[in-house]
Amino acid sequence: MYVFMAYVRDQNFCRLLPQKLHRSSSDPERLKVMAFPPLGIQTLAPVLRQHGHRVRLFDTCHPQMQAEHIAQAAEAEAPDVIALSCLSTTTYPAVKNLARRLKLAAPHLPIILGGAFATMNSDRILKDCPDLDCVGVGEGEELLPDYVHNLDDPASVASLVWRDAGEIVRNPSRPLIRDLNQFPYPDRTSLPIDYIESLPLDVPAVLSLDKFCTMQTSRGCPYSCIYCDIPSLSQGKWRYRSAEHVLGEMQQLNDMGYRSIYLTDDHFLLNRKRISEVCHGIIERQLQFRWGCEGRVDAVAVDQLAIMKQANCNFLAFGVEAGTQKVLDRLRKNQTLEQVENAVSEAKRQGIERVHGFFVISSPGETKQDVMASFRFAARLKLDTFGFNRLCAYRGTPLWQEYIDRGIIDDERDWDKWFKCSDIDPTALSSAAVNQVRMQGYAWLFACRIFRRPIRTYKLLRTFGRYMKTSDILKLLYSPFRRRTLSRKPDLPARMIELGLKEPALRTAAIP
Ligand code: B12
Ligand code: SF4
Repeated sequence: MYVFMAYVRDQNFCRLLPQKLHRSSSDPERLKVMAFPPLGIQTLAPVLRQHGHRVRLFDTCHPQMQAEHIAQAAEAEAPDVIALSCLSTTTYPAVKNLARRLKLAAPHLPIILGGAFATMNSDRILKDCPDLDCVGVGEGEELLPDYVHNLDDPASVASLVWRDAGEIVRNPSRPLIRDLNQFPYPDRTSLPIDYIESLPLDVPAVLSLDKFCTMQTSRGCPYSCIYCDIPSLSQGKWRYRSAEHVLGEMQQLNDMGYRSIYLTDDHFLLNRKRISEVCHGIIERQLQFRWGCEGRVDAVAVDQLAIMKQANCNFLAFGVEAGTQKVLDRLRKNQTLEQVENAVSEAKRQGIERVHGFFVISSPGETKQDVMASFRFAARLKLDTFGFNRLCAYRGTPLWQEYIDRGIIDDERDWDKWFKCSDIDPTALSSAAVNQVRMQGYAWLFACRIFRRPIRTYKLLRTFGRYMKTSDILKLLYSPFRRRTLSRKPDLPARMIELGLKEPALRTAAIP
């Protein structure tokens, strides 16, 4: 069979590399894009090929891989099936648009959608979007080849949600894949795109021009933070590839010239023994790349930071979230401020070059004082970089369920939306209050950074300065103080729209 696979992007998270940064020595045919590679389709393509299928990949970050180009290619090349992949709710409108174009171009071509958002919303998506024929729920490595092999018999494909004479049918589920070592390594060569290591911001914050890619060495997370759908996607389980299998892929990437790798694992720092084996392997094999990962601050693996540093780990991102225990507990983060301080200090003490803290603001029940406490906490920590984003609610998270129970979200009508808590929750700070307190907080934090740690701040700016114009660095520093314009703002819940409300009404609503 001939399969088209298209990764549908959120255009807020990709940007063409500014022309002046293109290296003259590299292949001019390859496009350079500041973005993460589409690891889902890169992972599934070689699996399909192993089953004897021919695959062509598309990534909508490429200006020549937009809906109209993919539709033209579908007409010209007549694939047997098209598999669409997307990560988040924010991309659903683009998915629908692409499916529409494809159906117009090739009405009989079956279209299947997969990925995290599709997994959480399969039945509703099929009800809502007649141009999609089916949704693959969960991991695609077994499901997709099974579906492609049984295009005429969708009823036999476990974990497929499809339409049978207009009726939506949910086939029995297939279990999570046990052995993640059995699959070929992702295909990082078919797409004519070089992905550039960058910050996903609206200024060209390029981190390096080294050959860059992402990699996934484990899946899932056993915790239950209220704003996160990973536990429900992964059934609360953490599964991992063996150190040997991971090192095999790393060796391949090293030999292909990759010099920067980001691990997209939900929680890399979970198993001390495996980290140690991977790091020793990197050192013994003398692999040349730098790498980074994300993890929890209470990870048992904090004592592995020394070996991680030796193995060229230069970036570590912690989910700090808040600077008060009250908010951490409300988010069911299951971590203490002491654990945060300990993990960040330890990472810096061991010499990890860039330690990042993810913070959220406008959590339910959070006051202005709490937000300022988070900024003060961030200033005290030895973090190199930090991000303070507003907490959002996505379907499939405990927070979403809480908003249903509190009568704020109507699951039937709101399922394809995402919300900033500040826009919908009367117990969270309003948008105006968030903007104001965040600016104050950033001003304070920046001042502390410059006066208390001038050398580190200077070094960090110098890192950015390697690839950014001074004016862009200034823009980057100024960006927290101005409003970011997303190409698509979050909607409001149906009930608020009905009532003509632009802000949550009752400041007294009960918190469970
Ligand atoms: C890395 C990452 C990013 C990167 C971008 C990655 C990229 N390529 O563009 C960055 C940091 C930029 C990012 C941004 C955002 N992200 Co993000 N991201 C992730 C993360 C941590 C890992 C993704 C990954 O690499 N997975 C590895 C690959 C192999 O897995 P996969 O793509 O899911 O593919 C597997 C299956 O889904 C399936 N599959 C995939 N495609 C298909 C197709 C078919 C047909 C089939 C059958 C199966 C199938 O098979 C694959 C192999 O098993 C996930 C968490 C997660 N575990 O999914 C969050 C996650 C996807 N992100 C999320 C969110 C919310 C966002 C943002 C909206 C955040 C924000 N507010 O700014 C943006 C929007 C990004 C976008 N849509 O482009 C949420 C989505 C929740 C939701 N319901 O919407 C997740 C689940 C995190 C979370 N904790 O909730 N993200
Ligand atoms: S936020 Fe991180 S620790 Fe919390 S449930 Fe999600 S993946 Fe796990």
